[in-house]
Amino acid sequence: MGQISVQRVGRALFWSLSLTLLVIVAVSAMAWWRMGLAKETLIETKSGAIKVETVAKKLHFPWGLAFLPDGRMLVTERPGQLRVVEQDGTLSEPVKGVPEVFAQGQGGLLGITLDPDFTSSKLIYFAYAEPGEDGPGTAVARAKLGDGRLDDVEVIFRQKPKVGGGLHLGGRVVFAPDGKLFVTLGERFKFDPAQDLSSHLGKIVRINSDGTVPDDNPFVGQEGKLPEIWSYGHRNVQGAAIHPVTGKLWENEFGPEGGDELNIPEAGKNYGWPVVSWGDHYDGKKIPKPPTHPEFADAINYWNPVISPSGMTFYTADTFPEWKGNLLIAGLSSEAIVRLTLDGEKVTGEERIPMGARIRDVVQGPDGAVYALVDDHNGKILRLTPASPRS
Ligand SMILES: [Ca+2]
Repeated sequence: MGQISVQRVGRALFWSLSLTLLVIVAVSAMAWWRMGLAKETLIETKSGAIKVETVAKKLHFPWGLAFLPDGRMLVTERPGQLRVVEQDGTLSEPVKGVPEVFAQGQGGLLGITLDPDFTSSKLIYFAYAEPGEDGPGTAVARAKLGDGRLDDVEVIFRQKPKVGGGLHLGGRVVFAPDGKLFVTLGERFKFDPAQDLSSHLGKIVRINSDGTVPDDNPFVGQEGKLPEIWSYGHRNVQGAAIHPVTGKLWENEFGPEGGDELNIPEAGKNYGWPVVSWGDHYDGKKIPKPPTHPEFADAINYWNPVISPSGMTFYTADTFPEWKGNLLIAGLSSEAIVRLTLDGEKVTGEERIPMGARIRDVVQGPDGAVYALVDDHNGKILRLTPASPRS
């Protein structure tokens, strides 16, 4: 009797200890697993701590990000792949049907945007460096987004002329509220063509969504001038966004040694490159400053030293109430999201949100969070939210 009792107690003790151990192992395994997946970090900013989560990784030099209506993301990778990213971060296989790209230097598959009427048309628009006999040129294609493939791919714009070298290809595409498409270009590191209206180098162009030229473009019908041109005298324009209140195009562009710019390009105006700049040539040669040529339109903000600005977006959501109406700029060499406060068309303040990585694009998500692309061979999509809800 006594012996049975001792055996029973022993067995019960053994099982309860085993169960406790099992629970402990399971709970810590789950915690480790969670930590590994979420990889949250906190960054202190002027408006409180923000949480940065890695939404997706293993993207190869991601360049442009556009949200689909169902919350999935379309991401271009500069070497030439287009991927659909699920909300849980799963990357699709490369979408089939993307044209061949010139993937050298700054060239490759670049900016992307959805048709304003995407829900019914399924059309997407993307810029890329198109290979050619004389070198690459920035082109824009539109296509229907199918299941894992593009259909009816049509090139609707080609930069003229194509020239050698893989630098200063611009590459952002944005729709204005009137349905016109702005395409930002660069001067291909060739300088003077930015002032030549018979060339697309160093221009911002404005086209209809089928690639035809709007009748009200500033140089339509003028001898020797390309009708797609909206504004000129630009160096390398990689960032563009439409102001949410005025509907005007804003752009940022790389300066040389110093002098990155923020402009509000207006029809037919000359933005000065390479005649004037707030920076100087890389070899130290001075460039006259913009006030020496008041006939040109000048930047509303410039940076010395440079930030290396790429994609940008106006923040309009409520998730970061204190950022509402601000302009967020993706910074490459600055490894930051540059947040500008504005009063109308004046910049009133700047904060650099240190990201510790080259940021290629910054986009507002449908959830009001800020999404950023890390420019790297193991590129990431980051999601920024307040560390604690703002009151
Ligand atoms: Ca300028």
